[in-house]
Amino acid sequence: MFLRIDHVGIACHNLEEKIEFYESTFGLVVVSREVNEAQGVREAMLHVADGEGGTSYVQLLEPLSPETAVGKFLAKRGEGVHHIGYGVEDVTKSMAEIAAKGVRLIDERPRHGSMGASIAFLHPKDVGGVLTELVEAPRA
Ligand code: V0V
Ligand code: CO
Repeated sequence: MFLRIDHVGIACHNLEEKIEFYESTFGLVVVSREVNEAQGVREAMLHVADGEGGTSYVQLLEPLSPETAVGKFLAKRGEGVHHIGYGVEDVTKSMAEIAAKGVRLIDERPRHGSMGASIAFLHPKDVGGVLTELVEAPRA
């Protein structure tokens, strides 16, 4: 079902500081910056590598307010890995297959994600404590 690790989402307090760290330490390059009001984040995608299954990124996430998903996470756990995003061919189809196995979907329908992707989250409590995101990249 999974084509690649599309991105690892990392929660941080200060997006600009973390971008600077990833650029200067690892030489990563920012390929997209967006504010996603519905998800409550200001985020940046940094290119890691291109593979057969598509491109992998690091997603740096700063909350728009303390009441958002990432804001609550930072207050409870501090900065660190927030979620894993897996690339899939067809997000709606994957959601149905995964739900049929008893894993709770946070989203009933796909939502708008970074760089024009369609995304959906699976509940971390049903995935061994890992917030998991399905990512269908836009067709080239
Ligand atoms: C919360 N929990 C987590 C977690 N966030 N566990 C693992 N990883 C995380 N990131 C645990 C938390 O410790 C609690 O466990 C329990 O879930 C309930 O958490 P809560 O603090 O009470 O918060 P809730 O229930 O209000 O919300 C948790 C969920 C929420 C996961 C439902 O964060 C959510 O809907 N997330 C999906 C949307 C999202 O994260 N968007 C931001 C990224 P205990 O203490 O009860 O054991 S946007 C993005 O990635 C985009 C746009 C993109 O890629 O394109
Ligand atoms: Co994400």
